[in-house]
Amino acid sequence: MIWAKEETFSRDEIKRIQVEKLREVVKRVYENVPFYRKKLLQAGIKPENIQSIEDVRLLPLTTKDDLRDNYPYGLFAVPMDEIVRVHASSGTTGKPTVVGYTAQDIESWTELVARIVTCAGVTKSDVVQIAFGYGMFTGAFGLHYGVERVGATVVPASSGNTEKQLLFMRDFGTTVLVSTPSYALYLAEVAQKMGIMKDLKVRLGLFGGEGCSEEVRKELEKQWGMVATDNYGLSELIGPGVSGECHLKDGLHINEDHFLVEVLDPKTLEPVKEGENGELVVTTLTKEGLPLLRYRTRDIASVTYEKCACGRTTARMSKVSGRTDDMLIIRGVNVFPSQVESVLLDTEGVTPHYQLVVTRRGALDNLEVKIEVTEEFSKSADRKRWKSLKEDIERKLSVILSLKAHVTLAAPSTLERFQGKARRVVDLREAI
Ligand code: DLL
Repeated sequence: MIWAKEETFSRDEIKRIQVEKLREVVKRVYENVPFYRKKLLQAGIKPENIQSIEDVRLLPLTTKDDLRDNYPYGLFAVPMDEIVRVHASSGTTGKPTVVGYTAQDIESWTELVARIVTCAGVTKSDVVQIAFGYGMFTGAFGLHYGVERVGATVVPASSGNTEKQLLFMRDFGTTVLVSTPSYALYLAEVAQKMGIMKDLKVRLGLFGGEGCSEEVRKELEKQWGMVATDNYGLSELIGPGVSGECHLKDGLHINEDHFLVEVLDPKTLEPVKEGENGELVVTTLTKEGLPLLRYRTRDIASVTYEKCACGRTTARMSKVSGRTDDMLIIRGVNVFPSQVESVLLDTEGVTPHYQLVVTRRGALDNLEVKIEVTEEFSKSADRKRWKSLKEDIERKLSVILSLKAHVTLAAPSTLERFQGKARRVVDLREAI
């Protein structure tokens, strides 16, 4: 089922709507946000200069630092009287970024999430357990309202309380799980240990908030016996609801009548060719509380405008392959955690639980990859097999990374588990 007619508009119609809304949002920020007024004046741009989609390139870019510099409410485009909700994204460093919603923003958000959950296959007959943390994070509330709009039953379990969460899942007949992929892996592990996996009826997973590689997807589908779908968003833009996969799992459908997405080379800031990877830069077309022009997401993906076999005509983005600020530079070589993950999950005998530890001795960086072996491997393998597994992974890593990494095989259930977004990289170079 397709939730909204906008998902099947012709490309010409989508473009027409985008230009119209782009002009409106530029006018809105020019009139109401001093930060943008100044930037637009400096660039010599007036709202009436925006005549086509390509004219988006005349507009200034916005970064996370701009939001931090204007902490907490400096970029809001409406008086606080009209803001009905705030959320904040914690980030790992510095001040949080605060985002504000008008009543109309909450309504749009609800509709957009209703679209993406319907796109993934949720219907009103489903029982949907939301295992994102309820609070300042946009994940739980965003999904909550959209799932309710579809008419499904929401179980607002929040994250944590893992055993109780699984008992709810069994007793309430949960059919859809909403969480980060890392928490879903952990939930599966605990369900196996509790011996209740066979009693669970979860048929569909809606995963987001962090990357979910094809390897992790396969693992989740195997462990849960479910269809695992990916959905994407960020608090600065709205939260979840920016894009999501349909059952064909061939790219995430972007809600283009609300978000204008560009894919730029992060260095030159020039657009890349259709289908090529670059940084997603997004303009919010309808937000009232916190409209953003050309927000640099730091997320790397590609976009295609080909119609999907599901019938939707909206552009699709690839899975996010990493973040520009995720990239580690180790001995001058660019390393993305997702590259390491693809090797690990392609190897028999190891689990998806891993950690990258980077240290520096003298002038030399050292990458250690800690990875947990499976129970089965740990019980059956002799010392020779441990050694050959370690060497096998080191060999594969050196091919994919062009760099020597040291692999440490850890016993089952010894590495940290995550109830929200995973933290896989520990970079100790600064600290040493
Ligand atoms: O994570 C919003 C969200 C919640 C989306 C739940 C989907 C489901 P933030 O906390 O602001 O918002 O983090 C945004 O998380 O820039 C990406 O780097 C990453 N991210 C979110 N979804 C995905 C995904 C929410 N499906 C940041 N794949 C973004 C890869 C994702 N990365």
